[in-house]
Amino acid sequence: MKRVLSGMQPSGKLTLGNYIGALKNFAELQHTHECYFMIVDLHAITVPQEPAALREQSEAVAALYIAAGIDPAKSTMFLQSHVRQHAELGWMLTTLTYMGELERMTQFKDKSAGKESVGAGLFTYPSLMAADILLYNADLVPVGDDQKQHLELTRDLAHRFNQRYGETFVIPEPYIPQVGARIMSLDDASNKMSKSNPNQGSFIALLDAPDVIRKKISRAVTDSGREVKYDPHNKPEVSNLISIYAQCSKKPIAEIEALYDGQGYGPFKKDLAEQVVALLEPLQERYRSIRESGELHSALRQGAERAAEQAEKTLREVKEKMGFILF
Ligand code: AQP
Repeated sequence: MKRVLSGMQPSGKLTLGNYIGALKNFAELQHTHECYFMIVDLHAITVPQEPAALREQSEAVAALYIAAGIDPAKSTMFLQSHVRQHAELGWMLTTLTYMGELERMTQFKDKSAGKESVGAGLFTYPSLMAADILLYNADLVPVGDDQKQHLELTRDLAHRFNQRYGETFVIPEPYIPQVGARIMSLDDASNKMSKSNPNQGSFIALLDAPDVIRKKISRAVTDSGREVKYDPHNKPEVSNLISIYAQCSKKPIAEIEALYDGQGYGPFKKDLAEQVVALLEPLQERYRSIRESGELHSALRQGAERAAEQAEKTLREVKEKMGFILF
């Protein structure tokens, strides 16, 4: 059985972009793959986090994982900081990473743009992400399109290590959904929808109340036309909304275009909001019952123990090959 690994940062409230680009596939993959799902809290601190918020967000992501269908008895679900091998292998891979490779990362450019001081962790975090994946010898990594570049680096680092020290790591393949691979921001379709965007109106959080969702969609930026047409080049805002509609309703894009032919944006946006609400309401209900059950911590503890067992095996092999003294 092939092994799948993916993770999300508890750097804010998970968004519809996170769901469509990644989370939605997690539950399905469990039936056909051996799955590892992380909450990457060590990545979240590459930008400043308020401690109480980080704790709350980490629990919220874990509960949303389960609400989205991840079964912690079936999949290994854990917090990255609970498995210390991540930080250790992360450091080793940082020493194998070239500055030029990190400088090319568009996510670093986006996140550091306009900032006076930027933490070094934000720059080196792709090497830690490589460690997350390679520790478990994952074959497949379900990610949104925005993470493709980081996965490419992971593959390069795995090759580099294997060449230098002998065959060790599996070279992972990306698993990127065709439609909805990148959901864009509601206020600016040139940026992806992001949970850490300070403008709450730019994203739909998975836990937004139905009325908040309706309001955010009604205020979503469109264009001065009135044609509901999928044309990402000339109509990026409307195309993004159609993409969300298609993902929520499972309707083909052509059918959505035909449905709103000649009607303008009003009815389209109204129905889109209801599609999103219908998708998220059951998820939110499950989320609430998981939080209330008080079983989250024991699930995370068990997940961390299972993950650490596998991670330690890989780390020992790496240390031995690199020339560290093992006891
Ligand atoms: N807008 C998006 N469209 C499609 N997929 C997306 N993903 C993120 N945003 C979109 C996918 O969600 C997974 C988890 O991402 P992450 O938490 O590791 O961080 P990120 O990619 O940096 O996502 P955010 O929401 O933009 O977080 P912040 O604002 O903290 O940086 C990944 O698989 C990603 O591809």
